[in-house]
Amino acid sequence: MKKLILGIAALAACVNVDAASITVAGRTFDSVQMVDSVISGSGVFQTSLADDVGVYSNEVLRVVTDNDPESYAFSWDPGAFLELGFTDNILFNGPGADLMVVETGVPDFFRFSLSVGGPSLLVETSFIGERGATTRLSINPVFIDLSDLGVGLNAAVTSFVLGMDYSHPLYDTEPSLSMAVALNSRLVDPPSTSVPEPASWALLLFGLPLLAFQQKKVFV
Ligand SMILES: [Ca+2]
Ligand SMILES: [Ca+2]
Ligand SMILES: [Ca+2]
Repeated sequence: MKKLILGIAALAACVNVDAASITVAGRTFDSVQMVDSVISGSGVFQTSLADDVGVYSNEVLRVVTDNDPESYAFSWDPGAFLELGFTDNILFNGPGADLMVVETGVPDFFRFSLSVGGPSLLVETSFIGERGATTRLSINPVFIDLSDLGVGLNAAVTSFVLGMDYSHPLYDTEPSLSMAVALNSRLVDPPSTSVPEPASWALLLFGLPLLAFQQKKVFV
């Protein structure tokens, strides 16, 4: 019975999954469209939560997957990069720009690629305004079209790599990643474990009255 109740709760959670909407850089999107995981990387990172943390630290994960453009991570290390993944949604090559990467501080450059060591594009972010009453952090988005890396129309991408070691030629600064959002995004199918099996449905429909009857019988 406890298992069945948990099953029902999981189903309800799937229906209401992450419905928060966020507006950044003039784009309104659902939080499910955000990047979800740090798959791999290199470098020691400085973040808005803690300094000198590793690729797999909670701080790096949090600042790149939260819904907050004011939390960020950067690295001074040559070769620094982050490979980021989507788990509850899929990025695909639709019309126009497919991915928005947001950066803060001096507008900088990322090396964007689809795999570690794969062909890359140097993409430059642009300052569009400030955010935060006290922090007044700059918001510098860059909009990336997967077609520019040869991805076919409607083809899906579940991860990508941001090289974060390109120093700005004028300011000698490195990019500070604050968020990455799939603009062309599809939901992935919910895990099958969250849906009660037919046998469970049968129990739900026919077993509950029986259980109620049995319980009543015990206490009468
Ligand atoms: Ca997501
Ligand atoms: Ca952030
Ligand atoms: Ca596109």
